[in-house]
Formats: sequence, structure tokens, C-alpha cells
Amino acid sequence: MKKIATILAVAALAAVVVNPDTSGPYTDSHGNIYHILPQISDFPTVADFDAAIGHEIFTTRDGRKFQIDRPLTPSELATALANQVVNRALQPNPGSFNGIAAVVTINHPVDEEYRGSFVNIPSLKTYVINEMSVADQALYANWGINFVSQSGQKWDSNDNADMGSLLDEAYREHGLRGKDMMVALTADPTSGGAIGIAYIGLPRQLTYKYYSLEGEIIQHEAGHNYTLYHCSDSTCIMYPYLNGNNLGRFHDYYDSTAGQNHYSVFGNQKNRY
Ligand SMILES: [Ca+2]
Ligand SMILES: [Ca+2]
Ligand SMILES: [Ca+2]
Ligand SMILES: [Zn+2]
Ligand SMILES: [Zn+2]
Repeated sequence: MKKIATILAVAALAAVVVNPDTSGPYTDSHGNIYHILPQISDFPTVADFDAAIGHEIFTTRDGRKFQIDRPLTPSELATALANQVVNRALQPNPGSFNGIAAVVTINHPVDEEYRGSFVNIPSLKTYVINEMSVADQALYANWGINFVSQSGQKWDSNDNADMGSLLDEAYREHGLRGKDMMVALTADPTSGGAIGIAYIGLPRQLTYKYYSLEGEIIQHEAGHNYTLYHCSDSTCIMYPYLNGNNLGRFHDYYDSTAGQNHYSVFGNQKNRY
């Protein structure tokens, strides 16, 4: 009996040994297990990646769910940047906001690489506050959700971690700090494979330094924070990748890919945080 107990104890110990640089292994909706998250370079074409991964829901070893928000191809990026100025000016869509605002206070852990892309902290603050105003403009107009950046910290991000682990690290080391939501910012060079990540239905997200598109990415991640999944509508901000025309747009019909009407789900979830 003693020998069996020892073997069981060893087995139990092996089960809890995890790689600190990843929040995986990750499980997809088919039960497939990933020790490293899939990237575009794992597939013959970007279209193949989108077909296999664009709408997939992954679960971390701690049971948190997310989808992969992939980087843009060079031509997609050019389109997104070319359309950005116009679309930022055009948002938001007219909405049904009844005048009662839900203030959602935000804490920002900002990693060393992100900080390093600014000449000083005041210019960083100005940039982040502007991107947050881009991110919540349509949310405010439609549902009265007002993101208010209230605090930030210097975060030292693990240079070897994957995106889920980076999000977890920011939350573990800084977290909400008494605010309603964490919007962490990173420019870590080794985190690859995504331009943002948010856990579905939890008030925490991580957005990457990605040209000047953080406002668009933060809005998409906020959709995930408010329980939205990726849809099949390329004009919607919850499409699996940014197309540059979709800032402020949440589709308002039932989509079987997402299993949601984004507009009505957001309306139902507007007081979530
Ligand atoms: Ca705001
Ligand atoms: Ca750290
Ligand atoms: Ca780092
Ligand atoms: Zn997404
Ligand atoms: Zn949508």
C-alpha cells in the first residue's frame, strides 16, 4: 500500500508542475490541447488560419476563455491605417443611450517595452487617454458606458511569456487596484501571435502596441470583456481581425457564428462592470 501511495503522490506532483511562461496548456472547443498557441505561420495561408482559428474559443488551464486576435497582413494593415482617421471621426453609430452613464474606472499596468516607445510618461499618459476615448466612444453613445482611466503602474513583463500568461502576469502583479477593469498595455517582443487578448466576461484585457491601432483593439477586447464572441460580419468590430472600417460598429442581428446579436448583448451587459 505504501508503494502505491508514493506513486500516486508522484503522479499528483507531476500534474501540478506547469510552465510559468504560459497559461496553457490550452484546450479548444473540440478538446484539442495546445501547449503553444497557434499562429498564422503554422498554416499555409492566412485564410487557412482564419478558417481554423478565427472563431475558435480557447480555454486556459485555469478555465478562462478567450479567442485569438491575430495580427494583420501588410495589405490589411495598410487598409486599416488608411481608413483609421476617417473612421475615428465617424464613430459612433447613433444609439439608444438613455442618458444614464455607467462609469467604468480603469487601471493600466504598462510594461517596460510599451513605456520605452514614448519619450516620457506625460506623453504616454496623453496617448493612452486618447486611445481609451476612441475605444469607448461608441460604447458611451449606444449604452452609456464611460471608460475613465484612473491609475497606471510600471509593469515589468516576462519577456518569454505567451499572451495568456502576460495577461495573467499583469493581473497578478497589478490587477484592478480598486478600479472596475484592467486594461494592460504591452509591447513585449516575444509574445507574438496576437495583437490583444481579453478573457470572455472578465474585466481584464491586454492590448499590444500595434502601430496606432490601440483604440480599435481596446474596443474589440472590451467586446470580449462584455461577453461578445467573434462573428462573421466583416463590418463589425468583433470580426476576428480588424479591417479598419469597423470601429464603433457592433452588428445588430443574430449571427450564428457568434451565437449572438452583438448590439443587444452589449445592451444587456452594459452594467456588467
Ligand atoms: Ca471615457
Ligand atoms: Ca513581472
Ligand atoms: Ca517584457
Ligand atoms: Zn477577439
Ligand atoms: Zn459582430
